[in-house]
Amino acid sequence: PIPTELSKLRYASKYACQRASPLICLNQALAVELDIIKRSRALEGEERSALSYSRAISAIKAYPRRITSIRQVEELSHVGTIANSERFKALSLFSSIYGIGPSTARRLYALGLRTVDDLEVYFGVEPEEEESQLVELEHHERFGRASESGLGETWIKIALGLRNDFELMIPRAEVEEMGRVVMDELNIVEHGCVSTIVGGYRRGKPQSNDVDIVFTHPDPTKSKGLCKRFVHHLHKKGMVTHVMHLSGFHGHNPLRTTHWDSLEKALTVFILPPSSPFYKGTRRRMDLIFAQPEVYWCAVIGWSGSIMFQRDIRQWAKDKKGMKFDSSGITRRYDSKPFYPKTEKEVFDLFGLEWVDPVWRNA
Ligand code: TTP
Ligand code: MN
Ligand code: MN
Ligand code: MN
Repeated sequence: PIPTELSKLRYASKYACQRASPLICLNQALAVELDIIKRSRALEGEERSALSYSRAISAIKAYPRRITSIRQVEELSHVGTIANSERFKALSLFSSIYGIGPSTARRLYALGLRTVDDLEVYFGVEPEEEESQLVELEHHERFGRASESGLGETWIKIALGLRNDFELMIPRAEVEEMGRVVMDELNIVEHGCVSTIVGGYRRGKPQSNDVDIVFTHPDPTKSKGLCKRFVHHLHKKGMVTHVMHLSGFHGHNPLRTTHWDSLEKALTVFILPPSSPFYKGTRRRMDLIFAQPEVYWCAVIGWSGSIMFQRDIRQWAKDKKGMKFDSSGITRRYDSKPFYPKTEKEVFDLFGLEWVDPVWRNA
């Protein structure tokens, strides 16, 4: 049931950020069916169409009554046909490898590749080496040209090699343990840091594909360059084996459903230390995001997602408030005046939005 404080939120609002969207909705089966079409459109590079489906799914997620004729919807749509096609299955499989996006998936399919074995041969995945050296990659997205194709061949090769670990979902308790361990280490490197575990975990997902954590330090001078220093520290402690540094770019294509901000971040491969009660030696994906203290809550909101929810906060801020919002901050459009909300609630207040708890942001 939708909590009473949210019942006044209009489920029919055009903006996802005004709607209450649970993780599992009343019409989940329908949402799941439509998601197949959405994924198919995205995999085919039909971004506009995929986005329309995303919007429809998102609207259904907030719809507070059960739609009774799902049968009919199933009959009408050719969802089954899509889901069973060789192309859809192969493109889905390819893009499930971290670092492979739709356009790379299509390119690989066009080359005649169909299975993960094919990918292994194509990318030349080698048996695992001794991981003593930190595998460090820099990614600089060309301005204005969103790298829809993903993160590059080296990363794909790494992700292929680690896919047996990466496909294991991370239970909440382990997410929390990873958060604790990382926070203890960060406070060795720079005392007084604060953090929030964001991503799907914060929206209540029982298990996650990766762990996303936003950090800051109340002293702005202390958080500068901290991301790299910290990753090197974690590597020395044997907890991080690979890292992709991303920083300082904006590659926002309005047609894309994803949006990278200009915060300093490290996409890492992480292993809990053997001393942890949760230690299984499983490699986990972990995203570390460093924000300056003034924009910490913007980063927390942006990285809490869902992608559709934060997309519509951006849209709302632009349409209704003449402001620009993303994970790296809020500015007034006409004079670029920045705003520095001191809490997450203040961000909602600033935009004149009702508070929506993170577990109701699964738009
Ligand atoms: P993800 O870690 O990709 O997704 P998730 O945490 O929602 O779910 P899971 O990890 O279990 O698959 O992204 C975390 C949040 O970061 C996402 O909800 C919104 C934000 N985000 C962006 O703002 N832009 C992006 O390009 C991506 C990938 C994520
Ligand atoms: Mn590059
Ligand atoms: Mn995540
Ligand atoms: Mn992530």
